Amino acid sequence: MLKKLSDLHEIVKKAPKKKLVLAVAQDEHSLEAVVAASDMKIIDCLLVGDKVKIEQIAKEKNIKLSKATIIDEPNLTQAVAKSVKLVHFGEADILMKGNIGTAALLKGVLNKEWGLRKNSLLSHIALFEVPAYHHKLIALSDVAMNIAPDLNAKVNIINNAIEFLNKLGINEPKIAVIGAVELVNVMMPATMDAALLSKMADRGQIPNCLIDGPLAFDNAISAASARHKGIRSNVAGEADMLLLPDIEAGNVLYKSFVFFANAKVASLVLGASAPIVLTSRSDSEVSKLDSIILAAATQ
Ligand code: COD
Repeated sequence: MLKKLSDLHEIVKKAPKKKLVLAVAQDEHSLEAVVAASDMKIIDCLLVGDKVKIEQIAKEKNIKLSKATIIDEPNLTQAVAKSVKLVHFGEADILMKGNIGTAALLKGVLNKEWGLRKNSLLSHIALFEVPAYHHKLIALSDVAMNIAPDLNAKVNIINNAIEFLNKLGINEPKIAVIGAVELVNVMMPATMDAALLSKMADRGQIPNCLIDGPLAFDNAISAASARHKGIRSNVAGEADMLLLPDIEAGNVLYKSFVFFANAKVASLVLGASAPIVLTSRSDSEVSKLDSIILAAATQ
């Protein structure tokens, strides 16, 4: 069982080297991360973006780009399109977001002609090492792509997550569907979806996982909290993933983990024809490097 993000290093060592394309590459932390991953022989990198700015950042921050290939494209939309097409046409294995907004990159990814659609829904997953959740890694989905998923979208988000967690050796992931309370309340639609998802998993309609919900955050991550409330659950306190009701709840929890709980995180978009490294622009170089390693380990 993976306990730390650094455990991914062992998995990635056995994987063949990948080619990564960094879209809109004029970004200090992203350049540092791809160069570090290249030095670790995990990837070769293509940098698509404003060549003058890329070289200026590299010079100022002493980042060695000698092994990277730069494709000069100062226009942001064109840089996204060129990067996505490189993956679409098989010239790169992993796409990574550089100095561009999430929505702008995802619009390219979803392009019907040359995008990276594979599964019926693409979704974002963030894998955390939280010191306070000491016994294993924990994932959150969806905190960055699907804004207000309906029941069907939640099923697709869960199926993408199961496929991903299986690749990390978690065969029957325990998924807690988060609500504000642990009882079904018709005034809180997230609790209704949670109850439906739990029953769908019980009946094999969502196979290869254990789902329980609604669970409030404390019950999901603490067996003692769940016991205190009289909740009998095989997921409470053991969750491998928390399914969040919407992007706001997800994003707030993501940032709380990082800023208040000293968590490390690696993030990807799942369900596309290739892994997409989609970290926040404020994420550290370490987080970006761990995300590249995660992409290479699960590709
Ligand atoms: N998976 C597969 N197809 C999708 C998805 C998805 N997750 N989302 C939309 N589509 C398809 C639709 O079926 C349709 O065919 C086409 O894409 C366009 O659909 P729209 O008009 O709903 O989508 P867009 O292009 O307006 O928006 C898609 C985004 C992913 C850009 C949008 O959902 C978005 O902005 N998400 C939040 C991104 C963000 O700002 N994150 C920041 C938080 S850190």
